[in-house]
Amino acid sequence: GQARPDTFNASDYLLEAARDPVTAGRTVLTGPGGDLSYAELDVLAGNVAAGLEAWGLRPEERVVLFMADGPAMAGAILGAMRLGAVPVPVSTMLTGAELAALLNDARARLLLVSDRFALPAEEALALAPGVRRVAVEGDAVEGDAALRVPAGVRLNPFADLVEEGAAQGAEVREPYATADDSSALWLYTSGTTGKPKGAMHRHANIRHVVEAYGRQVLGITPEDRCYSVAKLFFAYGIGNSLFFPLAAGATTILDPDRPTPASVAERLREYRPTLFFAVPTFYAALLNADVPSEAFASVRLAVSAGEPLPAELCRRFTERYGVEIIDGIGSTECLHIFLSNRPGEVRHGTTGVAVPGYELRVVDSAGADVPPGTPGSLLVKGESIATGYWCRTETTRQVFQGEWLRTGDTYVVDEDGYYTCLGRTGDMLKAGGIWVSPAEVEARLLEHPAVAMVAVVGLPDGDGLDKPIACVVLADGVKAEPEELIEFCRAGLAAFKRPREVLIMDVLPTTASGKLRRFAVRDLAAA
Ligand code: 3SK
Repeated sequence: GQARPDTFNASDYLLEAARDPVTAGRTVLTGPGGDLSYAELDVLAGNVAAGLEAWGLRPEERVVLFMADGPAMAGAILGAMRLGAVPVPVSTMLTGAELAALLNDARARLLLVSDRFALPAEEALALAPGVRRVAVEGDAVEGDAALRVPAGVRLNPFADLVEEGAAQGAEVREPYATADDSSALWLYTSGTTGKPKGAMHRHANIRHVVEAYGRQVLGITPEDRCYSVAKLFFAYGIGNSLFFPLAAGATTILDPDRPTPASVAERLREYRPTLFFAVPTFYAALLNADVPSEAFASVRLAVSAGEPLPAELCRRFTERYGVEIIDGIGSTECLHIFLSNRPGEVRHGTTGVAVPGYELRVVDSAGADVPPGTPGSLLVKGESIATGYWCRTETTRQVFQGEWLRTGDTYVVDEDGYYTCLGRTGDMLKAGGIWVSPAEVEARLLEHPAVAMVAVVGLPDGDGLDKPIACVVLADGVKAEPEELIEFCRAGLAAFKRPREVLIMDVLPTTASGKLRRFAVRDLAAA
């Protein structure tokens, strides 16, 4: 292949269309937050880079983004990268305490936040003394609705940051001379061990997912319009809504709102995407909500990831909307999808075959390869694998084994190279495509005075999609209704982690040494 240049900055690579007079005027972003051309996004990213620099952010340092999808969020991601700093987009579903834990873990001094998330941001700032400056996109800067920051923390509108950057002059827009191996992006994941960990991605990883999945599986072209139900703070979303469309000179539809079947149907009608990305739970919700069949008229291909797409759900969707869904699997550690079905060659119920640019192995508990037809743990190798988890050496060594990444999934491969998921190798579960740590939900429930013992397991709902279910033994003489316990979880955890059902039980099955027998709990809950 061609020799790579010594310096490489992913923000420059993604905004190449802005440098070509033929494409610079093309619309890159559209949606309720407004439209931007490639040239305008390039200027915004440059101004954000210069503004962040003026605010004291240096290359390699982290800036946490707690923002709604839209031009400001896209400008913030690209601007931080351009400066050689590291954007850390985090889930906007986090509680204040959860956000504070990530701000502290990332040693972040700057926080960019959208006004709609002012409340949890305010709670977080009280618990994150390292944060010195905050930029708010929108209105929460002055008046009654203003975000209150601790003494000594400076608060400005996001627009000030951009203006301050613009005032620095054109030369600071030059991308910082990062290289392939420089840190470009951190994404937090609960992954296989529960406690959120920052997966550190290089600038080269972004190029790899574009060249592998974006070009060779999606076959994305400048005519495409991407719309992803998964937001930019997810690895899945940032690829779908930013990396793939920008690198192709295409258009991305950024939606600041929390997606519902009705809101998504409305966006489909208004913005007419050609590529649609969602998770199985959302495909099920669309079908259950009776979204009209013409809603998907503009879509050439739909993508599913996050958890296995049940064959029946895939068939029903294609029958109803006339659009093929290609199911794949990726991971935050791998940045995007490494195993996927291909357009026109979908095998329902499987996750397809390896994406070009990745190698896969299925191994037994001793690490030896197993033959086709035998289940084992799935390992993946490829250029987009994170360099590790920030400040988590032990977990890094367990998960990143040389060039191979342990996905934590149990798979079986057939003679044709098609892979089928059999479940999680560990106990972690996914709900709506997002990792949920049973230990975290259990810890929350145990804070309730009525809960004596608890086990959280994943069970398929009516659509065959796993959801967290809590099996609870109540303390002697204390009563609590399942709804009350679910509400208790909602109040202390991000909503997606709450159990969808609480089953009150007399006892939980344990081993002779008192350890919970999770498989037995799952069987009881399913009965
Ligand atoms: O969960 C997945 O399948 C996934 C896909 C793409 C990027 C990131 C993730 C976690």
